Amino acid sequence: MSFTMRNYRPTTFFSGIPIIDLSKPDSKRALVKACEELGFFKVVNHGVPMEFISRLESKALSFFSLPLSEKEKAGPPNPFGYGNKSIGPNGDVGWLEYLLFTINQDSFSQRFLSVFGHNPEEFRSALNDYISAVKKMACEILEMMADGLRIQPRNVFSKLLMDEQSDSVFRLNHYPPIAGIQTLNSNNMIGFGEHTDPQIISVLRSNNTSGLQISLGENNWVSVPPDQNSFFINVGDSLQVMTNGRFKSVRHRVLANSMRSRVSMIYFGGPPLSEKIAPLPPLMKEKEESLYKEFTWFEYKRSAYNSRLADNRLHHFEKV
Ligand code: GA4
Repeated sequence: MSFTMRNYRPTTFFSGIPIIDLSKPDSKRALVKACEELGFFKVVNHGVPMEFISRLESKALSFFSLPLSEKEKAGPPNPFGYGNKSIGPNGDVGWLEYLLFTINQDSFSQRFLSVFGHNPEEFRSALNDYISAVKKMACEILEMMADGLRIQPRNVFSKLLMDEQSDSVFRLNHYPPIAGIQTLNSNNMIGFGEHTDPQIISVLRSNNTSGLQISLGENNWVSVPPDQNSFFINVGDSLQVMTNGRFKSVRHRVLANSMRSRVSMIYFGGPPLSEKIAPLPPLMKEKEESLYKEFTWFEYKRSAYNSRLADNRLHHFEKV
């Protein structure tokens, strides 16, 4: 490497990220172990066509390279639309710009369509192809989890994503490079602040730029080596509750300490709004009690949108 900048420290990558091969039925045990220990893993042989990934990435890049005034026509993200630096409704900020979509309702409103140039249908179809393939993979993973946990039916988790009313979200993030900005001195400017994801499962794909970190516990952050050909999966708060704490909803963040821009796309698989989120009875041992109060996804989401990004959102729902 030929970086001459004085304060630049190359990233040390964590080598302990579990790798799950989706083409091997045997992977289900490793998958459960990864969810219990880290709440995070990488999947290979995932079956999502590379062409879908690169097509959407290039559409996203062409959107993000539009003049700000054009992009703003798709905003503000309240909660769906274009956002720039501001995250959520409660004052959080990060070094990024993004597009947020709902999946099942039509978030391709006129506002969106107008910013995708002369051919919005091309963007819509790139988005649909990608999301359908990633959702299918997410469901396969959730079914392997149920198998690995030895619970039935094997679609206990995946049926929530497959439900017509599933409240799933999709986000395209662009973290511009920060080279040249004085804050490089600190070497840890926040791209997207630490948080856990509220949903069941999140499926992330990014280009080859580093930045993602996961927490191994109290202030112990490790950097995830980027891999543009694989997906990274994380357990969300709802899955932690459904497994009564057996699976861990991983805290993660993105640092914008890169010389290159980072583009990521994330599918957040969530349940229908009316769904009760509670530990699954077949997972409970004799006399085991739920660690959480009863709540619906609607209630959890409402409370999430009243929280700050870094808050421990499950705390509020824990039994004392
Ligand atoms: C974190 C995970 C997803 O990106 C997201 C985020 C959402 C937003 O950006 O609007 C939230 C955040 C996320 C959790 C707490 C609330 C809501 C910003 C925020 C401060 C789309 C989601 O579902 O929850």
